[in-house]
Amino acid sequence: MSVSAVVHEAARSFDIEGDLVSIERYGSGHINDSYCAAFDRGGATTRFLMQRINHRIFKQPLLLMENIHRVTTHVAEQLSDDPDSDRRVLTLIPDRDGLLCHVDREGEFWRAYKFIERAHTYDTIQSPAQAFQAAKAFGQFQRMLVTLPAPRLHETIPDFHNTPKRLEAFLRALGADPCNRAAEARDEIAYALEYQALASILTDADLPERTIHADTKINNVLLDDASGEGLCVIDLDTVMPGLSLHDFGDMVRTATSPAAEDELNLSKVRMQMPMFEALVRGYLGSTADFLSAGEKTLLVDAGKLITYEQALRFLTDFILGDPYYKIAREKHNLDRTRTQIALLKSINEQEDAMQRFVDRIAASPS
Ligand code: ADP
Ligand code: GN1
Ligand code: MG
Repeated sequence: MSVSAVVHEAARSFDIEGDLVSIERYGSGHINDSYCAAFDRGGATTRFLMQRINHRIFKQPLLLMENIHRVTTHVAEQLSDDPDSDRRVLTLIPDRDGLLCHVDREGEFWRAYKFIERAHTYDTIQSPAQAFQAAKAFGQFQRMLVTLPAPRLHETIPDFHNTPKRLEAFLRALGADPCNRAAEARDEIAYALEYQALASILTDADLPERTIHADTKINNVLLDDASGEGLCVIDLDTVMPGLSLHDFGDMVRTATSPAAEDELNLSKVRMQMPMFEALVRGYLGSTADFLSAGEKTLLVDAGKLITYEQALRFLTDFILGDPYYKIAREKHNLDRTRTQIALLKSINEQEDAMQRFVDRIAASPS
């Protein structure tokens, strides 16, 4: 059976009335496969976002779906007075058996969400206003999850942001060098080794565990087309216990540079102060009342840590022969490593000014 026939069959397995009229690949994520499916019912078209969960990476898809169901239900409850609430939180569509995800004949796991119309994600940041809106939305998301009832969420990928363990995995990969690729990445490896003390800056800081998103890439928040407002936080596979600063750090990593994550011209990769300032204002505007003083003072370190961690992750994947991230060209993961290192260098150069800004805003957020 061809891939598209499997995909069509999966689309028809959800509890959606009407005729499937089109289905196409969607989005630019590195892990899952996303499709936009349109159904016609009496002349009206309704769209759905359907995803095949990568169970090589998310080894327990049913527990992952349980997390997403709990989180989206809780957020929806918090938003019940909002007239636009169904565009501010993902809504799962069950399959025809009432299950949160559908398992196809090949053993693949599928889920479907209502498609949120009149909103888009951006792979690179366009303006400080967007940075502010994205950070505000991710901050509000963390805020709504402060009241998530027990039990603790499942860790869908154990030790996901355990940077010391990421460093160990990198050192193991380097020691094995199974594809003889280390020689091609000599400078990047030297940089990763030189800065290895960075790996423990947050784990050493005694910060509170919280429920976090854990993948706050700029393209994981939908911005409203009309108002530009941060509308809906998406891509909830990694929502799990972690540090608030992991989320802020990934915003710094993905929303301060104008360059794509795989940009080849490294002179374009730089931490832009206006974007960073907008992130801090947006994030603290939604979180200042529940974050500890320790969390607030470490916002710059968070950006450094997550950028370093991501460099390690891409470099490890390159050395191991690209088993994890989807690649579209040879040495793609090495190119991605290089942008992370370039960004880290740019952050290091501006660290003092960034910290002065954080200290000023944390003292009086308005
Ligand atoms: P990936 O794991 O591949 O990054 P995402 O969950 O981020 O998958 O979805 C991929 C893209 O699909 C997003 O960047 C966004 O543009 C779009 N998208 C995801 N969910 C929805 C939704 N419910 N409504 C509209 N667009 C969506
Ligand atoms: C992956 O799925 P996507 O593209 O949003 C990865 C993130 C990385 C990111 C780097 C589950 O995110 O952790 O930061 O790529 N997701 C997972 O672009 O590993
Ligand atoms: Mg995504």
